[in-house]
Amino acid sequence: MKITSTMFVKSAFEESQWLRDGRPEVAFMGRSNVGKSSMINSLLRVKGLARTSSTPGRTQAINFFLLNERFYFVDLPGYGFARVPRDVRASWGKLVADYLAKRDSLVLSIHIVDSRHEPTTLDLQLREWLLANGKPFLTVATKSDKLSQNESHKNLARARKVLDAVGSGAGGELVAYSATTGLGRERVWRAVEEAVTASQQSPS
Ligand SMILES: Nc1nc2c(ncn2[C@@H]2O[C@H](COP(=O)(O)OP(=O)(O)O)[C@@H](O)[C@H]2O)c(=O)[nH]1
Ligand SMILES: [Mg+2]
Repeated sequence: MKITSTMFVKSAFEESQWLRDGRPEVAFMGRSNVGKSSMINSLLRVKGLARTSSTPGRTQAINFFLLNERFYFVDLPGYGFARVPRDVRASWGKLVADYLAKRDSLVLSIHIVDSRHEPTTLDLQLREWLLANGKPFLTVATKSDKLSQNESHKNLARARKVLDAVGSGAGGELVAYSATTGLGRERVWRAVEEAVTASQQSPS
């Protein structure tokens, strides 16, 4: 897909601020600092559209980016940062659980995990929610440039095993990614394009 326009639309802090124009949404979700914003920027080949941060756990907003005036990329707040207060952690859960349960225009979720580590308990919890809501999703293991090819293969196999134990359904695949080298970029775009096109051909 050729991207001819990218625009930051808004940060939503509560449900009443979600967009209502019905355009399809592709959401990026995962642990705090895992590389969600970097993935958005690398997919779009822009620097700094989505804000990347070395102080994780601060953004509790849902950020909407409009692409080609046709569909949205949605940057969800991250989870699992140990130093955020308990009430912030609870509100993360509610915000994302609500978004996944209620968002009819959500056509694809991109669940990002860290290719260096085994998926965390919260990663598995998120996968359960995706499966429970019957949402199509793709799991992407990012930062794979930080591993040797050998380690990367080993970790992918381990992650697949752990993730598949939760269930696979519409989202069995695990794709290796790097925002730095662009590895996996084409595979992710293909999934985005298929999901957006399918939703616009047969509106439900
Ligand atoms: N080497 C490498 N660093 C990455 C990659 N993706 C993200 N990072 C770095 O990881 C940190 C957190 O990334 P960010 O996109 O802000 O994570 P977010 O909190 O999930 O949005 C930043 O310092 C990024 O530069 C990647 O694929 N490779
Ligand atoms: Mg971010």
